[in-house]
Amino acid sequence: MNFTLTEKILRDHLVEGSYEPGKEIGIRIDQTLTQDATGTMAYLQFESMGLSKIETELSVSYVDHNTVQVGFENADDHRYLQTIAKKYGIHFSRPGNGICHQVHLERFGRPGKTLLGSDSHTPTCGGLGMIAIGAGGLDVAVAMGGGAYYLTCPKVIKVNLEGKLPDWVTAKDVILKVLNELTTKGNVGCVCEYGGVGARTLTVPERATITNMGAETGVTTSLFASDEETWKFLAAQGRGDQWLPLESDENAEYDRVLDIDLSDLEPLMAAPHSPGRIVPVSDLEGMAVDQVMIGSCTNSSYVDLMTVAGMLKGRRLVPGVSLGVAPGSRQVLQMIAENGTLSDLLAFGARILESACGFCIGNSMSPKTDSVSIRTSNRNFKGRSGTPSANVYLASPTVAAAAALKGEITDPRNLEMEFPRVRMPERFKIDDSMIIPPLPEGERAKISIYRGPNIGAPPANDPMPENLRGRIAIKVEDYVTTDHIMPAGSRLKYRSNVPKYSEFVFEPLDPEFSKRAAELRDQGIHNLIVAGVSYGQGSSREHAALCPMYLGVKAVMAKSIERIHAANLVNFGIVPLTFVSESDYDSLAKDDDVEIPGIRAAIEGDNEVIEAFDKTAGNRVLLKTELSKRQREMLIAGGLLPYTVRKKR
Ligand code: MIC
Ligand code: SF4
Repeated sequence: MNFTLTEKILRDHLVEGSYEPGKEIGIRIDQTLTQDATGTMAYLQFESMGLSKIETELSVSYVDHNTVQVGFENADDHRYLQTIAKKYGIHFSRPGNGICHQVHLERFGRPGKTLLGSDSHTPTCGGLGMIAIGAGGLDVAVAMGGGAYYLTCPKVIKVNLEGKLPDWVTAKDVILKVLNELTTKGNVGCVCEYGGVGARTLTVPERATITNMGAETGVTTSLFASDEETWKFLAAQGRGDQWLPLESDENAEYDRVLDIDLSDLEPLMAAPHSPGRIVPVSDLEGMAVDQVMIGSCTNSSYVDLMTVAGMLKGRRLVPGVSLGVAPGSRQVLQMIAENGTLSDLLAFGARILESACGFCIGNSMSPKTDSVSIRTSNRNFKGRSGTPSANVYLASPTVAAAAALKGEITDPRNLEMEFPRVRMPERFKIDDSMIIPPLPEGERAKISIYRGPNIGAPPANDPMPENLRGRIAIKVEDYVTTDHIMPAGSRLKYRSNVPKYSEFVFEPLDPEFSKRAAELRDQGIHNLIVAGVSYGQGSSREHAALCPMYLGVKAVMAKSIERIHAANLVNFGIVPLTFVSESDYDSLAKDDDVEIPGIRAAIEGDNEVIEAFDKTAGNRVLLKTELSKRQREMLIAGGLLPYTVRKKR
């Protein structure tokens, strides 16, 4: 047979359905990861399933998002997560140990395995030749309990890399180039498989930068083969015995092939306010810069920071610029501390941040009003930095360091300096003392779970009504991200408190939404959302479905809905609907009363199209329900939890 690598790993894990692109399949999940911001809800849901332990080969609970701890809420959550991990056999990576994706790549990811993570950048570990997928916390909870994970059997895009990266041009420029080609929409249901002679020249951390930010194209995941480079990385992490060779068959067929010659690439940037707005750095040269932030799960590896330090050593930060550096993991931080590089960064004028998400999620280091901030992270949605008027440009560590040196956007190839060539170390520093391993099974019963006042049980949804009578509570434009629906940043600390967090639904777009929606809900009227293209881009946060559900939202009518968000909507009993004719978007207005008579029967009955009536405008609108049988049953039950409970009975 001639299988792609994707097909090989998926076939090996198939537990339901047959391998036919476009059809729903169920796969076995070997490993899971959660982070604190999505984790508390995932574990509350896991607890409500009544199981005594996890059923995966390995599950890791990371604390990396909410580490600022302003107030008691975050610390409460951290302790809850730690006791849950002890009780159920989960590894616990303590705050300070690093960003989940970076640490998982270093210490746990394994070629050929499947990983499901409650974070959209879980594909980072695709850099190790595994199928690593981001999903909502509830899906991860089900997988921890041994349940299958359901996804659309993907189409596979081959990204064929030729040549070799020139000096100053980095893995970040490869993924920015891919984003330029694939854009941030239209890739739902696809996987990007990287191959070709150029792929072999990239180290695992470079590959991980590419698969990480592949999330921004909307693909299910991205991956590289497991080859000699993979072995080198695992061996350097003291895990050489976990290596195995894995690649696609020579004559494997792909749905699409994208050819990129690494030698032809130049430094690129993503301009405000989308990771898909790609511009050559040379076009922006000379633009004054206020802030430079180096870090995040995309670009905070040892080589990334050593390269930056190589450029900055012995020089001084220009007065108008603020520079922050957040090493991706404690391993990276310890290594640069021990070899003196940390000192070089400090001497230059860098502000060293904790090994955590921090600035990337907008909970610290927000830039000044109307500023230009150059960041090595993966998302520059408007307002995500915490400053709505800021202009965030995404770039590689070399471009970021050049901006810190010059105080303006600078093509690093024009710096009069030698490229600081840094090699991946032959041995990384291995110190897992901040990862608490699971307790032996016999000792778990005595563990009691800590629950602070910030932790509340997840609210339940009602089953699907016979007829839906609702009001359009909000109408939004194209490309509304989960950061718009459910802002993070300073609101993040309420993640474990759904009633409180729900006060901020759609805050950046319509601060009155939550109040209005709650009033309608209390009058027994369902809320409806009308949206444009790619609704729900970005994060995997299920709160973007859970909190609207709490506010009485029952359906989303959109031009298109992104993969993880659509799955989260179904998991919480909200019907994802798309317009048969996109022009119907224009006919619907905020505050219109809309009815979908017989919605329950239509969902039960396998209808692919249902009719909605805009009573206010007097229009009929046709909507597509692209749902599997399992999803239909979930919607009828009111979501994945009531569905799972019902199935068990
Ligand atoms: C993000 O980068 O947007 C986040 C914060 O990591 C999210 C998860 C979350 O909202 O907790 C993600 O990417 O899934
Ligand atoms: Fe954390 Fe940013 Fe990565 Fe999300 S994208 S996991 S917030 S570092």
